[in-house]
Amino acid sequence: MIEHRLDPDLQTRLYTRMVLTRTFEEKIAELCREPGRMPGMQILANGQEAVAAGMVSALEPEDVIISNHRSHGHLLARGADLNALMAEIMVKGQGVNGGKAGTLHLSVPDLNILMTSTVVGAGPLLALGAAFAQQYKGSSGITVVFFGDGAAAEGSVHEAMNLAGVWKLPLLFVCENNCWAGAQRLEEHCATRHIFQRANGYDIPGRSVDGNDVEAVYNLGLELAAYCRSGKGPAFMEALTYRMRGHGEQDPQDYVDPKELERWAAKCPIRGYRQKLLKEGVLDDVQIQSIHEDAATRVEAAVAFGDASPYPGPETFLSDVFVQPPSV
Ligand SMILES: Cc1ncc(C[n+]2csc(CCOP(=O)(O)OP(=O)(O)O)c2C)c(N)n1
Ligand SMILES: [Mg+2]
Repeated sequence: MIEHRLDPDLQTRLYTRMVLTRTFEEKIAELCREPGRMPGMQILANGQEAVAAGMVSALEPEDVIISNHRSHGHLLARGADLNALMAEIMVKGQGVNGGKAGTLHLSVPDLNILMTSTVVGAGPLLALGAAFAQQYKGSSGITVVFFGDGAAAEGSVHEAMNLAGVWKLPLLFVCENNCWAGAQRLEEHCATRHIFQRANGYDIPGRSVDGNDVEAVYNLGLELAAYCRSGKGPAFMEALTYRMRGHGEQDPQDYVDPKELERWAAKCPIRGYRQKLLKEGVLDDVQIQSIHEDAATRVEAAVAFGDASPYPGPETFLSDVFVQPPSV
């Protein structure tokens, strides 16, 4: 892997993005413990913040993102408005999608986050279409699709890899291998310990990275994005990480060995990076504290914004539902 020495501003940004995501999601987890407070199923990516922050920070504004049910970190790293995101998660009218998407179907078209698909394994096929459009229009953008280790076993993902390989599309597959698919361990649903090697079967370069090391993800993300952008075709990243909470907030995670959780907690991507930045003198304790306080303040403000926002009214039922076909 090409090792770039990251400049301190970028390092600070990576740390800040991870802290914001963790703070945002811990607040959602807290609200879920209040009966009736949060709608639907809340699916969080605690422990996986480095994949989102590292990969998304390596992208250009014209690049398209397709995410999945564990999407908050991807959106926050892209700079999604915190207030509108929280309001959407609360299905409120001032949410990023007017309260019609909720946490599981978020999209932020202005930021080229086309959609999050909760149909496991559907994202790569949608991304195939987005990358085809980019290639067809001669755009310099690429498409990045995030999906899980469970999704990687779906036929749709393999079809997407095959066609992307045939058409040499600018499509970066990012598999977040968090060791679990629902309540199934990796060994129960996946025949290989090296998902990235499957890409080679489609003539796609496949690489793996420590998904808890934000700089390693960033560096590999830059390298693979450049490969896709150069017209050589798709690429595949497997980021090895761990899902620190249950599948969703309703899941007590009682099937997980607490010792395994402890081992992964010791590899927390945020704590590890904080130690590195302190050691390198990039940030000091006061600056770290201020990053955490700022995140907490912004998240509290987002909750207040979401709470104050009304639910979408019946007059909005038919808006944003149909698209006018282009006139010919
Ligand atoms: C086609 C389909 N099958 C099953 C489900 C139910 N489901 C939702 S998430 C999930 C597990 C996905 O695991 P993985 O792809 O590893 O992603 P992770 O949840 O670990 O981020 C399942 C089975 C679904 N949403 N869609
Ligand atoms: Mg998984």
